Amino acid sequence: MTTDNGNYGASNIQALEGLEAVRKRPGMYIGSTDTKGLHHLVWEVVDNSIDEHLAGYCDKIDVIIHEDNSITVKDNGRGIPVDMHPKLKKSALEVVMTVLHAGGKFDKDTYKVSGGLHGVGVSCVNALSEYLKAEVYRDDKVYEQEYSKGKPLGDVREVAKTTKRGTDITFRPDPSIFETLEYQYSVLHSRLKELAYLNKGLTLSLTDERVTTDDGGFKTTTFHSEGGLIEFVKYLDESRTPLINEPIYVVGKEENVEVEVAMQYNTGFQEHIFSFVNNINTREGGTHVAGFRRAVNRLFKQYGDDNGMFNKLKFAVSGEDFREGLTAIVSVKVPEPQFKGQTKGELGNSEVTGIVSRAVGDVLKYYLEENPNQAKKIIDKVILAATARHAARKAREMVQRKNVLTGGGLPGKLSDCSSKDPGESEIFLVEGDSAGGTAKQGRDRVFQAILPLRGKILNVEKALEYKIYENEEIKNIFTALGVSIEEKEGEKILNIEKLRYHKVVIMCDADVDGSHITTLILTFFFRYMLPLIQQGYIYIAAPPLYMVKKGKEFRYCWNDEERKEAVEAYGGSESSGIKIQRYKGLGEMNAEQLWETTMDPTTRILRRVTIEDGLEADRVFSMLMGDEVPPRRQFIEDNARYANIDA
Ligand code: 0RA
Repeated sequence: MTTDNGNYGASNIQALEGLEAVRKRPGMYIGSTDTKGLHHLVWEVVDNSIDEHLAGYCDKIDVIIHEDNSITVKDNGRGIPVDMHPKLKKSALEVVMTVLHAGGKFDKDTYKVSGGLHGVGVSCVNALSEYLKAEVYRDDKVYEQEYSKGKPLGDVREVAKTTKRGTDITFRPDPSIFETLEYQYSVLHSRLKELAYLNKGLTLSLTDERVTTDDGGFKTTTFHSEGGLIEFVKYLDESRTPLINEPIYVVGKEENVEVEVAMQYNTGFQEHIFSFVNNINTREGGTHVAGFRRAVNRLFKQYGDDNGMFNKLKFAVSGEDFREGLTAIVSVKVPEPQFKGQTKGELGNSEVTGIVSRAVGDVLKYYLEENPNQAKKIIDKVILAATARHAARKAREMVQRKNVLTGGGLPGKLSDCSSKDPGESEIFLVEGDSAGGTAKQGRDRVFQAILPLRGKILNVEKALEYKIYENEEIKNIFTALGVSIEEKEGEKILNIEKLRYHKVVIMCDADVDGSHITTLILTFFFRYMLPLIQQGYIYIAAPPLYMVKKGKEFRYCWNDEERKEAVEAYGGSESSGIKIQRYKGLGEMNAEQLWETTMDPTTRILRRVTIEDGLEADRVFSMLMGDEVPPRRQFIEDNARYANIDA
C-alpha cells in the first residue's frame, strides 16, 4: 500500500454527456430498474473502490445498509480529487459526480473494474439517487458535497481536518425510478464474499442497520481471505471429496496481464470452471478460459502419453476427460478488456489465451514432475472419464437413434396438447401418476401437456452420465421437450431448436417430498439443460397450502398469513364453524380445484426459475445433492424460514 496521491490532476477528467439521459432511460445504463438495477448502484460505487485497491491504494471497503435502505460505501483509497477542473471551472469531485463517463482514470496501465463490463460511473448512481453525499478525505482535509437527482445542492466544502484518506459515498435510490427500494443482504453478501476471495488481502465488510443483534449492535460480516483463490476453490468444493491433497495454484504475469488460477480435482463427474476478468465474472468464458483448457489438455495428455498410461484405452481421450471432477477459478487482470458475446460475458482479447496457457502450463509441468502420486490419481480419473464418456455416448446415441427410428415418437406417458406452437404451449412435469391423472382431466388440452414422473427422479449429481441417458423418466423429459444433446468439436451442446414448449412447469406436492423432487428435477435442468433455465423456460407451479371454508364460501391460501386473513374475513377464530383443509398433496384436489388454483393462467402463481449467481447455484446444488451431510444440514437450518416445513 502506498500513501501518496499519485500524479493525478483535474485535467485528466473529460466531460462527455449529461445526466438527464440517465434519468430518462435508466435501463440503458444500469440494465433495469428492478431489484437487480437497485443492487447495481452498490456495485458501481464498490467497483470504484476496488479500482483503488487494484491500483495499490486501498485495503478496506465497508458497505452499510442504513435503516431507510440508503447505502454507504467507504474506502481508504486516494479519495476523489477535489482540485479545480481548468476547463469546466468546477471541482474535480463535482465533475466525477455529475458528468457521465468522467471516471477520471484514463490511464491504460491500470486495471479497472469500473468502466469495464457494467461500469457507467458513480455519476449514474448520483443521477438515480434522490439524495447523495460524497465525503472525501484527502490532503489532511475532509471535503463534502451533496446532491439530489444528480444536481449539486451546493459547492464542495471543506468541513474538517483529518488524518484519514479515502472516500465515503452515501446514496438513497430515487423511489420515482426504482420499482423496489429494499436491499437484500444475501445478494450483497455473496458478491462481497466473492470479492474478498478474488482480492486477497483486501478486507470488506457488510453492515445491516435494519437488523439489530442480541448484544444491541447491528448485523455485520467481515470478508477477508489470505489464501485467495485457493480458499475460493476449497469453498466451492466444500461438499465434494478432493482427489488430490491440495489445490494447484498458478500466478503469473506477462505483458501487463496478471494470471491467477486455482484448480482442484474431486471425485465427482462435473466440470466447474469459473472465470473472472478484473473481478468481473465472465459467465461465457472467453480467451482466458480457452488458454486454461489448452494448458490442461496439453500437459496431462503429454504426461499420460510419455508414461504410456493411455496404452490400454481403445479410443482417444478428449479434452473434457481432463476436466471431469475439476473445479477451477481462472482470474485475470487485463488493462483494456474487450467483452463480447450476447451478454458481454466473454473475454475477447486474443493475446490472453497464450499468456494464460503458458502460465498454467509452466506450473502443471513442474507439478506433474514433482508429484507423481497425485499425477497418477488424476490420470487414472481421466481414463475412467474417457471410458464413461464412451459408454454415455453409446447410451445417448441409442436413445436418440431410437427416436428417429420410431419417427420421433413421443413418450407413451405424455398427454400432449393439440397446439403445435411452442410459444403458447406448456408442459407440466407432475409428481406421480395419480396427480398426473388429475392434471390431465383438469388441464386445457389445447395448450397444456402433462408428463407424469414416477416418484423420485434420478439424482444426476451422483449418477454416472450414461446412467442418466438410460433413465426412463429422464429419457421421457428429453423426448417430450424435443431437445437433444449434440457434440460439436468435442464439446457437448444442447440443441433446443425443436423445443416444443416455452413453459416447462414443475408441479410437485407442497410437502417435504415434493420439495425434494422439485430440487431433483431442478438439479437435472441445471446440469443438463442449463440453456432452458437461462432463457427463462423453466417454472415452478405453486399449489395452494390451504382451503378455508365457511358454509358455501371458500378461499384458497398460499401461506399462513393468507390463512389467518381468510379466517378473520369469515369473522372468527379457527375452531368457531370455519373449516380449514391443509393440502398435503396435489392428489387431495380434484381436477377442477387443481385447474383453478394451480393451472389456470389467469389465476395461478407460477415462479420462473432464474439464476442470480452461477457460482453459488452450483455450490448449493452440489451440496444439496452430494454426499456430505453436515453442510446440507447447515443450509437447511439457515434457510428453513424460507420453506414450509411439513412435519
Ligand atoms: C477519480 C480519480 C481518482 C480516484 C477516483 C476518481 C476515486 C473514485 C472513487 C469512488 C469511490 N471511491 C473512489 N476513490 C477514488 C484518482 C485519484 C488520484 O490519482 O489521486
